[in-house]
Amino acid sequence: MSDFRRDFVRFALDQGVLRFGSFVTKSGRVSPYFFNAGLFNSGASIGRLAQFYADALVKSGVSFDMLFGPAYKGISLAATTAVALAGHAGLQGRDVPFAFNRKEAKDHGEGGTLVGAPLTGRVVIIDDVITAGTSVRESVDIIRAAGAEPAAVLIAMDRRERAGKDDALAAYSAVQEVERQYGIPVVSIASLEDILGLLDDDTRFTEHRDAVLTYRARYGVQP
Ligand code: OMP
Repeated sequence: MSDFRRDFVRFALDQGVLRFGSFVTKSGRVSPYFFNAGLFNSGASIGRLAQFYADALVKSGVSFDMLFGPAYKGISLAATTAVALAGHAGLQGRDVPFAFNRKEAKDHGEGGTLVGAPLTGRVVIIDDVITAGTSVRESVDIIRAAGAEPAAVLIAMDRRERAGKDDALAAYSAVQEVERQYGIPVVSIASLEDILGLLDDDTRFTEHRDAVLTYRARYGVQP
């Protein structure tokens, strides 16, 4: 595992964003861990998060022109990651534009649903986690309607688990579905494998490690 992924999982744990225990996910599964990106909620923590996003994007080698953050959560992610990219050594001072949408169209002032830089060229969609892929679909539609091209989706954590109901599990995860459906890569800062890497290294987590392994055996996708 590359170091920044390991550092990110450790950072998420320290911030209380990554927790172990028993959690019910949106799809009703009882998960032994939960990643709540909304808890990156201070200047220092979202600033550090943005550096991880910037690093993951640059290291992915994806070529891109700008960022798009779907409302609401993607707004602060796009803005802060654009700041982090501006200071990233790998981009040699490139100033990356960003945009986001409003949930409700504004009918006065500048009008419209898009805010920020005009959508153009290869656009990276930035989000926290992909659960069902709904927000990605909306973002892809917005980007294409503007005549731009979706280049990748950048997320913080890939849970790498099969989509669908317990009695009809899909072969693929929502992330893999997005890659297949839109033909674009989903770049994540870290994934379930990196969480397991952390659990492997720390004997305090043996019990959680067993629970996560059991969960992965039941719901995990093939890489
Ligand atoms: P959206 O950004 O609206 O798609 O929300 C993401 C959803 O994923 C939220 O409902 C979260 O509760 C959920 N979620 C996480 O944020 N982290 C996890 O580790 C697991 C889930 C989930 O419920 O699957």
